Amino acid sequence: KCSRWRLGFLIVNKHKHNFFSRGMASSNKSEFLKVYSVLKSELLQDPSFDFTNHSRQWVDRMLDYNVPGGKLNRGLSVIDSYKLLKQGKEVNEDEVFLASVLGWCIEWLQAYFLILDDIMDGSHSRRGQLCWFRVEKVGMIAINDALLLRNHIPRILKMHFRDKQYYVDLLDIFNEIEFQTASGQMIDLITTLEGQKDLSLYTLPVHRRIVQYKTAYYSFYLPVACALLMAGENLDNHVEVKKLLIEMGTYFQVQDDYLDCFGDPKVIGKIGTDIEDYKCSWLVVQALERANEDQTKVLSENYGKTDQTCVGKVKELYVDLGLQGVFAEYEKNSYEKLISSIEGHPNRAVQAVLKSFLGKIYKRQN
Ligand code: DMA
Ligand code: MG
Ligand code: MG
Ligand code: MG
Repeated sequence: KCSRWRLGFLIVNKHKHNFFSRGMASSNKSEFLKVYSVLKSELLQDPSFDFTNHSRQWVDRMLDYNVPGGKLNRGLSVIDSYKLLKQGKEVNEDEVFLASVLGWCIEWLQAYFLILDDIMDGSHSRRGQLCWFRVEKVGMIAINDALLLRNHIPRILKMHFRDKQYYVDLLDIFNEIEFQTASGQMIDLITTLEGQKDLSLYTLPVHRRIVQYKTAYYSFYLPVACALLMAGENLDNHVEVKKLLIEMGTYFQVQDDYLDCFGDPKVIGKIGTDIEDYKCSWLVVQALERANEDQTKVLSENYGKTDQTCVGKVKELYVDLGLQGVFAEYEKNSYEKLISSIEGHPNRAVQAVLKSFLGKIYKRQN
């Protein structure tokens, strides 16, 4: 399946190409990581569970392996967004700490979904290391670890926010967005079953619905929603911002689909599996729209096979159909559309938040 040397190569180059510092307001990653240590030690002392040294060590290692190793874009954007929303007014240390805690809750949510996503997608690597379930002696314990990560979120929120008047709203937004993400994963998975019977079911509207739910809500709307709640805002007054963030998240997942095939595994930290998995990826949708009869036949004969010659034929077809150019065009158009929607927004501070988000992901390589 995945040759060993490819994976070895990947691990050596871990984190060489992170560029989370792009964008306007950019929070300090090392300060943010200090908050991770605080949260971890609180969780490892949680009085609701009688930890033994053995169980504490397991959770400690599991957290370090799965939670802090990504780009941390989602977590850091809570702090950036909060600072931008407070434009002009002073943001004290406690507020930065609380925004960081919320940022980490999103990173925890992401770690939980990624562990399960990698099992379901049969992936090999993530963030430049083996997927957690592939680590020796972990295996399907990873499923329970994911559940633990999910349960850490309300523990963290209770520890730091129970006295805030927006506590209920925080719990509610995390629950709602988790539901939307899990539903997105569900339609990602069941669409694949249908597609295996009839590839022509893979269309842009189907793809769009999947990626909005599985990625956009938690990756783009959730960080801003957290910052808005902390700033005392009512989320019902920000439906336009939400719409824009969902558009941005859609663009982000199209990039993910593109990088799955055309990205450099050393830079993206993972080896793509979309072709092997028969996924309703943006690339296959674009290919189906452009393929002639013979090319459609090549697709239906080679898509969804683990055999690397089949995968190679699909990639070759993508190149022949000029999908790299199609993507470059899509990327440029999305950027322009997003910028003009952002500039149509009445609030300057909100504009700054949205532009800093877009700046971080435009033409990303990882
Ligand atoms: C993943 O979509 C979505 C969630 C909610 C984890 P994906 O399988 O394309 O992600 P990746 O390419 O990172 O495995
Ligand atoms: Mg995946
Ligand atoms: Mg997936
Ligand atoms: Mg992907």
